[in-house]
Amino acid sequence: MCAAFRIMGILNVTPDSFSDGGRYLDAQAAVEHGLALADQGAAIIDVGGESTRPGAAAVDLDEELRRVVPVVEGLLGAGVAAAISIDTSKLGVARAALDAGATFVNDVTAFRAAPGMAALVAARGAECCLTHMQGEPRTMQDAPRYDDVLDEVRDFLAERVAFALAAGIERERIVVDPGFGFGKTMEHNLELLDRLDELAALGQPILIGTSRKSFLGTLTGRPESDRLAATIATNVIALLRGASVFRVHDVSSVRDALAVAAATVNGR
Ligand code: PMM
Repeated sequence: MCAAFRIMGILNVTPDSFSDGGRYLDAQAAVEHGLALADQGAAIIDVGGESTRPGAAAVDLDEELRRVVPVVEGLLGAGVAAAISIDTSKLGVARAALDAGATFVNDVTAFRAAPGMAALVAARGAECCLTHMQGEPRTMQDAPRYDDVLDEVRDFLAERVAFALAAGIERERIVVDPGFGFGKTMEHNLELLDRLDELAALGQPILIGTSRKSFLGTLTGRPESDRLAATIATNVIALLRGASVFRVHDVSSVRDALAVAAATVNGR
């Protein structure tokens, strides 16, 4: 196995996101944080203006645009050394971010929410991430259940990859994500992580987003602000199981851990 990886640094510009809630509402502070993530080794900065945490309130189009567009413009205006991803399920937000220079669309609904999203990504030649989610953010953690979580996630992602290809998105621009915490119990998350190598059958790069998520709090008893060690454990395991894109808050520490893990397996 040859492990190469990209880190996607999380830049949530929302008052209610998992861990940096409210702190980066001010666009300039958000830009500075994004530049710091790029300096620490993020190849992609994922800018999000609507929280997808369980139970989070919906944000309207104008508010989401107001949050994210100045940040995308500010990062690119400052010459950020990373690609910009827009974390949105709204067509208008994705279009505005691409207009401002973003090159990656991270729509956690995997193009199921906004008609035209896949065609937009195809027309712009952007990269995209397709994420598995059971249910919708408001209710997805109520009672998730699967017969075989891995089989269902893989079949769903295969169908969404086919949809994206049919819309004209090039295969090499499609990343897939099993969606940790998106309609999953702790046991589902752990099984997905342990069996992540079974997603290799899809033939696409695999992204994982476990950073600071609540199942790590359940396992360790730690608050969101203190889940770095747990986050690193999941990212290293995922790299060993074939993941290549890692969506994290703590870029510097995760980069070091992944560099050691990748060098170890690449040395064989
Ligand atoms: N998780 C969150 C938001 N966006 N995008 C992808 N592709 N995968 C994820 O797991 C994911 C995501 C929620 O976490 P946050 O509030 O800490 O950003």
